[in-house]
Amino acid sequence: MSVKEYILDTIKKRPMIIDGAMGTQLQDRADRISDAQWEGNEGCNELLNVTAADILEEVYSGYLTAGADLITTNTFGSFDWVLDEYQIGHRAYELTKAGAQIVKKMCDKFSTPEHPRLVLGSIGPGTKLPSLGHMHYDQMLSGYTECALALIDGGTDVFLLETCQDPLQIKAALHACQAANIEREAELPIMISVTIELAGTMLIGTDAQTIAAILEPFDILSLGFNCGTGPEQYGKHIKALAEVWGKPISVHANAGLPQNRGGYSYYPMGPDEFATQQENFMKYDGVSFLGGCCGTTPQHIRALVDKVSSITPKVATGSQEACIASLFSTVALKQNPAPLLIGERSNATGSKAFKELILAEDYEGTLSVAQQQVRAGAHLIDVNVGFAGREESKDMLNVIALYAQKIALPLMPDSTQISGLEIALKLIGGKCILNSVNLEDGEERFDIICQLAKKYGASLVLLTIDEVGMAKTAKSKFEIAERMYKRATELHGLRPEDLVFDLLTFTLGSGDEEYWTAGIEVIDAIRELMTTYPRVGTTLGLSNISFGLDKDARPYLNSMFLHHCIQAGLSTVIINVKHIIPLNKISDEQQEICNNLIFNKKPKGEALFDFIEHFSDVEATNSEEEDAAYDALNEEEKIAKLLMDGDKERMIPLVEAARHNIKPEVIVNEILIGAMKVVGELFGSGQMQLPFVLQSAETMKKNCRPFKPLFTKG
Ligand code: THG
Repeated sequence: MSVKEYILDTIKKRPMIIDGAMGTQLQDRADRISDAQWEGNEGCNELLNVTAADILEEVYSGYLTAGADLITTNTFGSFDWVLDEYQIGHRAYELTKAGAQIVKKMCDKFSTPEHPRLVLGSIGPGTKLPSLGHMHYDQMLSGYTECALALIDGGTDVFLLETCQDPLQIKAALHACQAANIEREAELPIMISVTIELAGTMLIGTDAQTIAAILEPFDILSLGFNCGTGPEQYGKHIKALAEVWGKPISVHANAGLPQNRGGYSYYPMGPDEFATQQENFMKYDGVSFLGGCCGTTPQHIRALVDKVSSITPKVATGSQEACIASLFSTVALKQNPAPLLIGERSNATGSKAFKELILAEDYEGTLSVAQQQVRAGAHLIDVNVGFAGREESKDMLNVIALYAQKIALPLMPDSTQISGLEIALKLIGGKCILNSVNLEDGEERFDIICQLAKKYGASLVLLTIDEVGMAKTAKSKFEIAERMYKRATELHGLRPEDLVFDLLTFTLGSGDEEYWTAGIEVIDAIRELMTTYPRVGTTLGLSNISFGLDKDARPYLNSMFLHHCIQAGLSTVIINVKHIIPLNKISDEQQEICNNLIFNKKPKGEALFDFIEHFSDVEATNSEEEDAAYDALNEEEKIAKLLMDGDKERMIPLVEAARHNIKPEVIVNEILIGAMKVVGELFGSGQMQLPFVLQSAETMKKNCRPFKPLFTKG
């Protein structure tokens, strides 16, 4: 039976117990550690693995006697970049291996056939946060790999990435453990434990649900929490995690919330209360590993063993819909109502303004392009820094590093170069989606990008292009998508939920006969793909459909086309969020003209000429017609209309004036709330997109403010 099988088998019957603190145990024995043993580096606990093994053995002996199953190695900071703070980075391998060997020896001593004890190889976060640019992923990976190899060589059974502060640090450590497993032909399971601070998130800002979304694609034994606060604070985070995480959960908390006493941390919770608090966590699905962190002693672990050993852990049942995530939040890939809006503006090929910022290396300036899209209601930001005549690595590095830190939305790195995608993946702590892969250059390149998505736990956009070329008919779009689907899921183990197909949209604006049915082909292909493979997603670059047409006319065709694609099952769309028009603002006649073009309803491609003619001065006609229609409304109708349009500027003075004729309660409770209801219905039926809803809500908020004094007494 493998270690993993033994563990999974054991936690079906009882929770497994992780030992308690090492640091505070060493502090209690500080007077017995000589200057010679510290070698002039007092505080570098890893040195004790070679200079004071007897003291460590004594601590381990206490935990083993108390009944712990998993004994943690004294290797929390045992990698070059932390040890270098003591100028001994070159001793990382030696100190780590020795640390594992001590635990191995003690576990062997206490193991019986009925109760094996396991070596838990501790890998801490180090002292740097890669998401803040303190250190690059590559350097972390290299230090962690040396550590992971030494842990295996010293006899470790299970890796424990503990006290994690930053998801990007977790990915580097995880990849290091995987690389070490491969190099040693070993299969050590990996446990991950993050620290949630008093504020309710990891140090970098990631909450329990988001870390679960980021780590969901990885093959790990468990996810859980340690350190930071005391067990009292962890209940709500464990509850949140248990709802979304479908694998075992671990908790090894401190002995209470640390207090500062004369510059030292003091942990106030005694063994009984500690054990009672931890026992309480067993009511949550999946909680299967319990233990202690800072301030806990063999007495705490003994009390814990006594309290929980006869309890059967509940099976993990958590799940969450497929999502992508930034460091700070998750976004469901399937929005309800659809679609997920992907902001297109941070694109050096598609935006002159963005390109100029890149050329000037004004990276801070590129941040505002993304922020505008966040405000406009995008769910996800496409980032493409590449354009002809400029090498993109440096730009990708700088832009993604900034976006990953400062933009609260997930990212979609967009590059034609594998190296560009990889640069982005090494900077993004969240769960991103790669744009994109195709079969134009054959399967080898396709495979490399799928492997990247798999390795980093990213979702993937797949374009229907094969060795022959771009798919133009619904049939070939579907066939290429199906071929890619099979290869990505069967060969690379990607989940259908993480695949988003772009069925390629060509313009209806060229008049070229070959493209008269370009709209129909996409719509039909979306419908067939989403019916056959309902778990996948679909996307398209919306503005492609109207390329070459008048800029004021394009939003009408785009919006109408988007509507039909959503009806057919489209789940995401790459757009300028500001440029879509809700259907209730497109007249029946305009809708018909657009539909004739999209569905090729007129002979000889005449629908295009109708479209061009009708929309030739659309802005002017529209505003005249709109003005006349608006003027014909009564005061109440005007207020409702402006709210639905999200028109703050015109609405505030109107409401101010109306207050004298209409009771404020009526304005709010009947007119405004009534109009918001209509907005809600339009949103629910897919006729109004989220940004417009937000705009209306914002207008509602602004207009309720002047009433405040009327409602509050005094
Ligand atoms: N599918 C996938 N990815 C894509 C596309 C796609 N990425 C790039 C592109 N298509 C989507 N992004 C844009 C970005 C900008 C514009 C269109 C699509 C755009 N730009 C203005 C124009 O060309 O008129 C430029 C205006 C300006 O300079 O500001 O419309 O299809 N998977």
